[in-house]
Amino acid sequence: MPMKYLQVLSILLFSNIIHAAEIRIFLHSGWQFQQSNQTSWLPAQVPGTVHTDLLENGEIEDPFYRMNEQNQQWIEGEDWEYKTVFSVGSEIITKDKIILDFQGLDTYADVYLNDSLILKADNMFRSWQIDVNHIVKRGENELRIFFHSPIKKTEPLHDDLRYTLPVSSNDQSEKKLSVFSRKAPYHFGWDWGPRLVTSGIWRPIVLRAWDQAIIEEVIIEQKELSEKNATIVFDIKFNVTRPFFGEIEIKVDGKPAKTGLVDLKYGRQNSNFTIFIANPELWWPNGLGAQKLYNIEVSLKKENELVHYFSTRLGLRTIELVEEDDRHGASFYFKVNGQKVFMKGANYIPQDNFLPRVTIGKYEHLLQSAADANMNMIRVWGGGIYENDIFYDLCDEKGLLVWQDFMFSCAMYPGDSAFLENVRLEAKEQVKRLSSHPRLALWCGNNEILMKWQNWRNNANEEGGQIPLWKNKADSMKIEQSYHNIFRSILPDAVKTYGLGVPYWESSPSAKNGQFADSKSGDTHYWGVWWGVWWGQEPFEAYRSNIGRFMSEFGFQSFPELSTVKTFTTENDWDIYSEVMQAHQRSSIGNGTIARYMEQHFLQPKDFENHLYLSQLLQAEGVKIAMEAHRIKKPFNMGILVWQLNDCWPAASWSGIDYFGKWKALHYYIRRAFCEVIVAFEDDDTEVRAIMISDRNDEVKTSLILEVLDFNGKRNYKEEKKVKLKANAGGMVWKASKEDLLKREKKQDVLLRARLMEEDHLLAENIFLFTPHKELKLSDPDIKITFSEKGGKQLLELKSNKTAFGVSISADGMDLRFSDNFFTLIAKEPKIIEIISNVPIAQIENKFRVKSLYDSF
Ligand code: BMA
Repeated sequence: MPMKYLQVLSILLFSNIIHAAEIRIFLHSGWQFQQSNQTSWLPAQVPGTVHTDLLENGEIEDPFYRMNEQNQQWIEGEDWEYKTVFSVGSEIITKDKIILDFQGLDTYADVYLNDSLILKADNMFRSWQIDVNHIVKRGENELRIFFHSPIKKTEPLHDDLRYTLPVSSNDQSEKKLSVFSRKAPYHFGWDWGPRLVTSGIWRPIVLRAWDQAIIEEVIIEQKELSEKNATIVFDIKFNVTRPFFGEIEIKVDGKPAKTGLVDLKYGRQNSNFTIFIANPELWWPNGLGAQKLYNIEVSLKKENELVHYFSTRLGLRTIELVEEDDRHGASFYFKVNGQKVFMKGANYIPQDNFLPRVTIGKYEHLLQSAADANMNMIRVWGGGIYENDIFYDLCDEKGLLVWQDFMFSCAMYPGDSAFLENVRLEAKEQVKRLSSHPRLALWCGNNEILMKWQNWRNNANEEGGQIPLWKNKADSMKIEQSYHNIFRSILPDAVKTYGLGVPYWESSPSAKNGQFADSKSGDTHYWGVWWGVWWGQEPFEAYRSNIGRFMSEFGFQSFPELSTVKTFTTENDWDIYSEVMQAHQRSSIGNGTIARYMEQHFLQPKDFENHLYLSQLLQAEGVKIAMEAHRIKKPFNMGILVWQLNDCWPAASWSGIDYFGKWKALHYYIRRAFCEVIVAFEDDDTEVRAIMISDRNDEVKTSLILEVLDFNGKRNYKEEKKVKLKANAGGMVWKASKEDLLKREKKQDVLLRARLMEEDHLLAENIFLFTPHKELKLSDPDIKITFSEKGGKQLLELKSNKTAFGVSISADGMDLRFSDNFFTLIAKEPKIIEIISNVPIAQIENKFRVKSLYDSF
């Protein structure tokens, strides 16, 4: 990446901008690195990682290519050194304060400035600000960072512990060391990602120098919010080197909102200022209204001269997690601005194993894709990282609420005082950083630890076998005590003190009051489809009967499309059971499970490419059943978070969007299933029912049209009725017996279509099949595509002779998106699709490819 771009990236990573008389220099140039105790220094990128630096220098091959990951495991066991020289001129050396601000070091980093040890860092999730006035010198200064191997550093901690901490097999090593360091858990492997335990300077290092005073921190608390008024309190922390009398000025959207005097003494101190915003405009989640963000500027002045400056954005909204006892147990839903909101979203994992590679463009694309799919919530899952500010800023802009896990997942953690103190400081910093923005809906202590502890404390291993992990009950109690300390004391305390009213939830999933999950209250992970329950893997239909109050995880895997698979394979690897394809499948039951479910729904794919394609249709059809069933269950159920939104490398996984940002079939299906108003089908042996669900705040008036169509497009049955649905409601709007619908037709020759028309506009549509896809009597649909341009839009018209299922359009070698894809094309009914891309049409016109289920076997 060119240097210039990197600098812009790093500046933008951190959104709250503080400057003025303060000098800020990003120390990102001139870096070199080496394996410790060797003398061959090589150029390095900062921010960066050891792996990407080795790759850039040709020392290793692409870790994601074929099985390269396997012979790169040595890297985690080595120590690595980084160094650079930066020069300091008199404009800096004369300042009262000179600070080195390390915004992210991964993980065990000894930092030397001019050979003096200035920092021993041990937590990737904390930042460190070090005073260096006494060490920095005029002219050249050397900054050197020694990264200890996280393996070597934690092995003694593991070995010294008298008992074994239960850790899931996601940590892909025999000795499970991941829990001993505060480092992204997924670096050690996960069931969708490689094991690449990297080290490095993963966020910017900034040299900061200033005189007199700075605004070190601004906590903005919304004290009151009504139609007429918002009362906002600014808690401003100053860091002062020369006492002075000055003035604070606060502006909202460029207009002065407050001025006040400050009498600043030496050292750190806080002052509070209250402002009022009349007739405030609210911030709403995606789909419910606009995302008003006020521009806030805070200036510290002395005799009218600017001393320091801070700016951020403020969104006004109230949020509440409602847990009311009811006849089932207790509710679990969010109220935003007093309104009950059904949450629709997905679980987010980090976008790369090498985090500094994630560009702003990637953040923008992924979160826009989430918003485009009608999502209003993203769960930042607990095995990854607390994301960069740009991630949360984009969530603010796009109306995406954030369910924020703390970074603890699928394991029990140590409980010694050094570890707990490290966690306490991490929680304080992250809760302060992330809470005062509209997107933050919930802090959640951990992912699946409480649930797993239920098994583990009975001395069972992950698979339920009786492998004793502890010699005695006392050890087990110690483990439980450290769980208690972290998730029932340290983390909730941090949220209570610094979380500005954002609710805390102990573990996902769990029931009310920190009880083991039970689907009657709290949130639910349902994995009977895919992972199975003790009697085996359940069919997709089981999604209909396994619904809790808030479905925070469920999902099914698929492969990425061939163009993505090509990036890590040679043609010889094109078999799902080849060693390379297996290496890019980290679920212990992966490719076999996809194949098994596929057999139930589709005919045997004719080749590798069609296996990939069918896996995507399979995943999408399965998850569709779940999403619709969950929405039908509203208001018993009030949320859906699909596992998982995205990928960290090109591989088979549960994602709807692959590593390169390409939408799989699932993401198109999610977009349809998450529309404001949908019509869905339910059936039993004799009857089919249409159910309408609306998340709208006002009544919906529609015409519902039901048709039975054969695959030549001939209509055998039609019914049309007016349907009214109250605000935020759902219910059955039509039913018929299968016998009446089919009459003389065979069930494998027809489909049932429901369309909801709001005046002339198609509001929602759905298709019901009377048999599994594999039994449909299909013939060659002969799909024709015509391209046209209208009103600045690039359009494709698709038309076929016979009805086609799973119609997928792509353009060879091009990364395009379409307004719709993976749909049913009814014979002789033209369908218009918009191409969403900046690629000039001349480059793609002859490259469109269209395929459907018929072509796959
Ligand atoms: C859930 C997650 C992850 C995992 C996924 C798929 O339980 O929390 O730990 O990747 O299942 O197995």
